[in-house]
Amino acid sequence: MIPVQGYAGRKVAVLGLGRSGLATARALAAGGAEPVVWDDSAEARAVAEAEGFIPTDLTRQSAFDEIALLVVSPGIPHLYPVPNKVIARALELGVPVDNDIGLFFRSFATKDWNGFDQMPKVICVTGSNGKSTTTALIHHIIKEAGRPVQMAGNIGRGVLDLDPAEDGTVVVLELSSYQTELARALTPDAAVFTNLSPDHLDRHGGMGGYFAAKRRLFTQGGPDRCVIGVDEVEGRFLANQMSVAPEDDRVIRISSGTKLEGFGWSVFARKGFLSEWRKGRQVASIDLRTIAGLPGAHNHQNACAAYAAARTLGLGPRQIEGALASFAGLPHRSQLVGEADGVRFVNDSKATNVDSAAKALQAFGRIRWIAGGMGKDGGIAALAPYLGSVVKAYLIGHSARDFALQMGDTPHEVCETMDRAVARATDEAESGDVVLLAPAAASFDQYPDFEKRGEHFAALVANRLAG
Ligand code: UMA
Ligand code: ADP
Repeated sequence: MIPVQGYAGRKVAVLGLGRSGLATARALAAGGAEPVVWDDSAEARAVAEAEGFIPTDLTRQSAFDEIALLVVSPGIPHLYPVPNKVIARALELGVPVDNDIGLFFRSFATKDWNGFDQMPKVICVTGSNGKSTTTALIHHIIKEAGRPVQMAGNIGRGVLDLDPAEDGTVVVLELSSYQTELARALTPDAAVFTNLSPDHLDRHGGMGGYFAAKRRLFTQGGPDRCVIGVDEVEGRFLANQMSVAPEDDRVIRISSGTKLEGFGWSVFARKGFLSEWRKGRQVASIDLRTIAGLPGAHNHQNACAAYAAARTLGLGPRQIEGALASFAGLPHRSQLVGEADGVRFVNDSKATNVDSAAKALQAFGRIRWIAGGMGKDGGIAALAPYLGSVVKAYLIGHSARDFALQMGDTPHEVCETMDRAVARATDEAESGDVVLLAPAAASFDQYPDFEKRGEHFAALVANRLAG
């Protein structure tokens, strides 16, 4: 745990008692503050109580008396579509609002660091897609290089739950737009922006707000190195803003598909090969085509970003190449969960938005596509160009009927539940087909999270294959 510095003897309110909130409450207490905790769910409050925290109803009129700071969990709206009422109250009263990420950056460095030979470093990864894969890949590369490394953030572990740094520790943090928008301190040594496509627009008041939230990771603290995917205009804009000239090697431009030779520093993948260019010269080339854990052009983008981040730490190209080859991939991202009679079953439950689902639809030939859940703005209209490989769609969840209206001529069936969708797709599949869960929607209508959705899919598949 990272004890929170700067609030000893003061009351700090914590709203939300999930993974980030509970870790925050513990870290505040460890730093000598008095956490005043609340969660709108009685179930979550009971979990905190079992740990010895006594919930205080922050919705009461006098709740903010003597409160120095309100720390908020990322899943709780602080601005759009409307702020949670506790946050709205703090804003009215002028009580500062922060999150665990802001507290982490205030608290990570300690006096112990004076005795270290190698300063600890923090690498943060943001973007619409590929954050978890890139974060896990950077973590894997650094681990293989033998340096102490830890990983946390949006990848499932609250940042204040990390262990204090040892000599030379590298911390890799995955940060969502919810987290970067609110953090009052954001000072990574290197920051990575993978790509941008519409997501979470309700929480950011549209695309401009969403991009602005992510951009804070670069503009707030001024990282020493910026690794920026430039395949969209927003990435090109950000890279432009962060550099003084094309040859400025503080920015490492990344692309999956485009040659980037005229810059101070760039890493790009084309036709399955990663190239690193520095000051007009190619300095490395790596064949990505045979790396089983990183299939498809989208994963080659992740490989470029992770490679560049590792280079900022001074690791050599050959060292990184070996680590890329041994990366196993992450569950719920293009994960093969079963195969029988020539039919493959692929779990890409993490494809919660249209862009990631499009990548999955491009990765396979004859697809029986299980999609739906809590759809995002615009539904699946943008997937029309990729439906050619879909033999039939099996639609589930809240958005099933809306998605059905957007399927055009592609055969489809409204199945409502995962059980029915897996049963129907399995019954109808022929040798050579891929039964693909790539929902293009969030899971919250039917599951607590995308992991549970993917696990349910995998369990149903295992059941069918066993029977
Ligand atoms: N809550 C309230 N009032 C509300 C809404 C929620 O009290 O109005 C309470 C809930 O009852 C619950 C708690 O807040 O007890 C949940 O907080 P949370 O949703 O922020 O969840 P955590 O468990 O703290 O997990 C968060 C991230 N969740 C979200 O951003 C939604 C996790 O990312 C992250 O791994 C974790 O912190 C540790 O840093 C998950 C995620 O879904 C993977 N992220 C989104 C995504 O990837 O698309 C952004
Ligand atoms: P994030 O943490 O940003 O959601 P993940 O690595 O968990 O990213 O991948 C989320 C989804 O996006 C998965 O469906 C995955 O197959 C797909 N994906 C992974 N990397 C990329 C990328 N660079 N561009 C687009 N889609 C990607």
